[in-house]
Amino acid sequence: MKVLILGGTTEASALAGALAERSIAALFSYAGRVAAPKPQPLPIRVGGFGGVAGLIAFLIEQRITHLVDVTHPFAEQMSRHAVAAAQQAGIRCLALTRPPWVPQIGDRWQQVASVQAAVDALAGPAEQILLAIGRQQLAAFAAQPQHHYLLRLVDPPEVPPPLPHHRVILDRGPFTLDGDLALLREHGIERLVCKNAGGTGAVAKLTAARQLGLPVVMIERPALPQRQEAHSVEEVLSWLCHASAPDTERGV
Ligand code: 3Y8
Ligand code: NAP
Repeated sequence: MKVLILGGTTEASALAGALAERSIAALFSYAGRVAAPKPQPLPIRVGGFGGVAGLIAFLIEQRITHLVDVTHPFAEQMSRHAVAAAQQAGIRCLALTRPPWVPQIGDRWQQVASVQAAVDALAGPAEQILLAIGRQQLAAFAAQPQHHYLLRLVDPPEVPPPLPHHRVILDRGPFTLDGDLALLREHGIERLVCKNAGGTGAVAKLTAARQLGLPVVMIERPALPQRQEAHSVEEVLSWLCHASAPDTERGV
């Protein structure tokens, strides 16, 4: 057995630890989005594969037997490529996902379907806004230049974002409630914009917003391809054991 983990989330790090503990042969893959991705207890490869064809070639050349997609719920293209490549290469594929966050009592969420819808939702007088969606989609918010944006990024932006009033803070999760409460208070944040990442790594800002009674523009997840899914590391481990059992003739 040789597993390829498509990583970049808290759950991917947890699965990597579980496979390393069991000395299961595995590779951990990052897209190369950030300068210094978190170290892993497995061999790491960094960078795109070169589309579906590139991923198929990689699976064959590395003799991968099981592909586990543990990318972020917004990493839509990678997830589509994983399903297509595994099917064409004839290897098993499983996604380890986490449920989306759901609004609790006291939440003031405005749920929107896309980044553009989030931009449209910010029409109105200038506010102090925490934009916690990372670096890749900041330019869209230039359509609402009146706001004072606090940008939480992993790395400094290569070019200053086209936002006349913005401040950058560099931080990577997992985040804490105390830290996010202090952040929102210190910067007088009046509204948050974020993606429905789910999981535990970035939920603190929502708990802090609820405690401070702040509104949240919540960008809901894109639709992902039909695929087999697991919701815990234990489920993946038992899938790996069962999925690697030799195909036995089914009795009739
Ligand atoms: C490179 C690899 C771990 C994994 C930690 C999780 C938790 C913190 C929540 C906020 C929201 C955001 C962003 C975020 C979260 C975890 C997890 C998660 C959100 C790292 C990582 C990589 C990335 C890529 C990066 C994106 C950006 C998104 C920042 C590692 C730290 C905003 C998404 O500068 C850039 O280009 C950054 C790009 C994709 C979204 C974007 O569009 O900008 N993640 N994040 C992965 C790779 O190269 O393959 O170093 O750990 C991983 C984590 N990010 O094990 O502890 O599991 O969700 N990451 C979002 O959810 O909104 C931060 O600030 O509140
Ligand atoms: P994406 O838009 O779905 O993928 C774009 C391209 O990036 C893919 O087609 C692939 O390139 C490459 N890629 C993505 N993930 C990869 C991985 N783990 N290993 C190797 N190549 C990968 O992806 P994204 O949204 O930019 O996310 C990139 C990475 O950041 C992923 O690891 C994801 O888990 C992590 N992340 C993303 C978010 C987010 O908000 N999107 C949040 C937290 C973490 P090729 O086509 O060349 O193969």
